[in-house]
Amino acid sequence: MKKITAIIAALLFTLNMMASEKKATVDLIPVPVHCKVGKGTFTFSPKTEICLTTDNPEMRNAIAILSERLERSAGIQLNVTANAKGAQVIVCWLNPAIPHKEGYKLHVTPHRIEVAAATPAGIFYAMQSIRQLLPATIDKDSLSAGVKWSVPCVEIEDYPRYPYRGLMLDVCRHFFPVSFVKKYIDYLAYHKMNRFHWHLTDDQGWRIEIKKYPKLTEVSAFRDRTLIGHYSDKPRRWDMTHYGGYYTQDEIREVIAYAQKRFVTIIPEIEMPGHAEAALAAYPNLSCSGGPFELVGDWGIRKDIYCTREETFQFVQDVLSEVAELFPAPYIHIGGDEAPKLRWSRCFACQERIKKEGLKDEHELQSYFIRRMEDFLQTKGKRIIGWDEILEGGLAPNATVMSWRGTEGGIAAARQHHDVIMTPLQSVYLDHYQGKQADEPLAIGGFTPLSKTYDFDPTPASLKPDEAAHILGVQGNLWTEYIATEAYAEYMAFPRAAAIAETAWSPQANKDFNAFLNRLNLLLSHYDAMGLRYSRSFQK
Ligand code: TNX
Repeated sequence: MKKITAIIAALLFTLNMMASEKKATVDLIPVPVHCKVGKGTFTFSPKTEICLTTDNPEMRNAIAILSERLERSAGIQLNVTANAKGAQVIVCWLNPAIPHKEGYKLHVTPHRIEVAAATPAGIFYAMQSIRQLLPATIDKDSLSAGVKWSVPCVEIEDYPRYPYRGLMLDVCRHFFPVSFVKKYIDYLAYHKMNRFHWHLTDDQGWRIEIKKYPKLTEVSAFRDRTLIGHYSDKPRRWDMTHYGGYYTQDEIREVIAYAQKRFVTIIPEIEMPGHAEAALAAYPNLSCSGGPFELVGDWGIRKDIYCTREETFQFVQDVLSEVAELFPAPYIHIGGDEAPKLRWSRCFACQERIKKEGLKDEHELQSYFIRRMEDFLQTKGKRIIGWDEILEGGLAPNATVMSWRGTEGGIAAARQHHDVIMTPLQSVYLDHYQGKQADEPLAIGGFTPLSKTYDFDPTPASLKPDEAAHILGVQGNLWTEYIATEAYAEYMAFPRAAAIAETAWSPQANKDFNAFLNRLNLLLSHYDAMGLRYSRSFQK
């Protein structure tokens, strides 16, 4: 008898423990603004219906990914209905009274999920939350048997801290095919990010078809050698394989449509006046010296940049016209970084331009260059974004600044009431080492472990409220000098990109690195199901 009592006591104790361990919150990344866990679960079945109170193509996009996941992994086809009468139903409401454009409210009860948002984007983010709350095998591309497709009952109110939540991919130093670009966009959207910055031109390769200048893809998209090992290795070693690639305009349109379905806006970047040697190799008349140039296969800053003669402006305007026509985004990134002024200082035409325009020096000449681009793009209904060097010699009147050398450029721009996107290399450069150098594959340098990325706050405390309002958001940059494969790109980007996503979306008050690490376990199990090859260096 005593024995049985002891067993019962132990059992009760365990049950009690289990109950008290029941979580007050769910493991979402980014962490929601408000979240209350209820009792029970909602279980998906072939009878589950999804009701769209407004049925249009954007609402269909908002639910498409969750529907596709359920179909592929669970074999459940969600039936779309116009009324909410079903016994097991998800109801999606558009409610313009909800103040946050991309926010959503999600209320899960055992037989009904209510989703409300001001826009289809908000509905889309609610669907991503449901996806994260489902068993991780929802993210597998094959059917899983014997899984109970349940989400916990929960009440969530959620909206982003910033309107700009981005990741950049450099496809110039190493080229990534359309299939990978789409995957990268999938990952972005999964983390509730909404801007994909596509770095399309650089010294080592031009990656976008421009109809008027066919040599940009015939010549500028391919190089004959690529550095092996680190830039600073001596002696240097080369891989002599012919290397390159580019996207046709049809492929670009396909990627844009793909991104739109995931509520992601693509910001194309066409670099000028520096990082342009690939273009100069095809069209040496656009340089100060006349060339000849070949495509480089090593990294760093090149002396030869676009000349400021009229024929160069004609060229870049022609290029930008095609880019503006292709991409629906209101912004085009025109680069502006790392343009040494040596060639301009020795170029007759550039010196004449300085005199004629009454400029002080070559920095003002760069500023003149960028302003002309801003004026030109305005005629196409577009605004410019530039790296923080565009502050030097004076900002173009409506330019948005991407602050990369730290936050100082961003602070200076915000004080001048210009919009800012924070991408400081010290915190959010995804090409930097994330663990001890000796334990990691070769990278460019730096040391930016997950905790450091996570701890970054994009809004500097030194800004006054009206200045701080100009901080549009934050972006992680994946430069690919040392990233030649898709697997390594994923390893470098994740899970640091998840930390950036939380910084971009969640209120600062909800952020806590240890809590993030706890929630990360669930996210990583979804990554495993997706086949995303992330890094575990943060555990070392
Ligand atoms: C600086 S960030 C660059 C890139 C390099 C990167 C490597 C920026 C505007 N310019 O050209 O790829 O550092 O981390």
